[in-house]
Amino acid sequence: MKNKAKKILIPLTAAVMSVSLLGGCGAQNNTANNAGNTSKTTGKATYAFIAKDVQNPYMKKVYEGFETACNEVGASALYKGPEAATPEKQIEIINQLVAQKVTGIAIAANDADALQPALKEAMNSGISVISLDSAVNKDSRMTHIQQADPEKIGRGLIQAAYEMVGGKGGIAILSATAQATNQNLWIEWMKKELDENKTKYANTPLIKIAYGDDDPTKSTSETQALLTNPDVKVIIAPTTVGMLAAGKVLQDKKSDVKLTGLGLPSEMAPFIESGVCPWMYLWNPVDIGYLAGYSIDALANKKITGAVGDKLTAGKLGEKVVTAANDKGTEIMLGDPFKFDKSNIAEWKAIY
Ligand code: RAM
Repeated sequence: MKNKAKKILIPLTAAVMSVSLLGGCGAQNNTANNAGNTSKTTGKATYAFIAKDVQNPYMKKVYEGFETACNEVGASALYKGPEAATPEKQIEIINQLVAQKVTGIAIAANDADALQPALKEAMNSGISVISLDSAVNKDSRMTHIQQADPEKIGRGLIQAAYEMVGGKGGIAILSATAQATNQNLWIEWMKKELDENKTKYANTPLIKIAYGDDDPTKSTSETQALLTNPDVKVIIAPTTVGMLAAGKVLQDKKSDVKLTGLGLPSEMAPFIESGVCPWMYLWNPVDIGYLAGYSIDALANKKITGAVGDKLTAGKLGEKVVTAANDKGTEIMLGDPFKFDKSNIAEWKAIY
């Protein structure tokens, strides 16, 4: 993961140029193929993004890209989500969007299974449904937008933690909610990495998994609780909210405990610069939303069905292919995660 990471920082200008050439072509098709769920007055499609929660700055970045894609294809975009990352509120929002007859729903799910009845109802009423960031089960979606290979993320984070403590010192994980599909999948791969290389990791045991619920206050108190165990030498936070909270606690306490995980460069730059977090990973959250916007439009216009092998042109991101996902559903992959460290954080903190 590390080696590839830096290579992928794509020149932004090239990406922006291709956007204007490809944008707009979805707009006419919307009215033709999805007339049932388009505005009677404007003929415009409406695509809604449901965040895990609307407090999370990462989710706002995802929506930025989603909205850009919607503008490019001539659709209206809606930003929805609960105040806290729970499935119950997401169900209410889905039901409202079904009543409102939106054209498509893209959801970052707070539970893989709990949303199934509501999302099935949406699909039965002709609404295109995808998950992104955090998946719903395969029967609740037409496809999933996957940020990066979960195996690379999970294994890469354990390898990073190991390096940061020189092969000696306990690992703790500060996750998001206990039901978050994306974090749970990454944690599964972290455990696999440890289990499959027992000799290498003999002195870097996984001591505890804590859940900060993507809530800054809870993430802070969970970090403080982790630090009461002197065996914890490195914290992995596979969540941007957890990363920021943990970074602040470690910095305030002038702790020697190291931090790595998945953080927003704009939020984590001070902690990378100070050495609290020697390096971390992430993908471009704006691109995730952008890819979701183009994917939902392609589904709504019946250019794709979400089956393996389907291809779509996702604006500036170019051609994307639907592939088989590990849960036996399908997914569209954005790419490899990027590595952020002292050498590149100054450049990236301004971007997302
Ligand atoms: C948090 C959320 C999100 C995750 C990122 C890395 O913002 O939990 O789902 O993808 O972190």
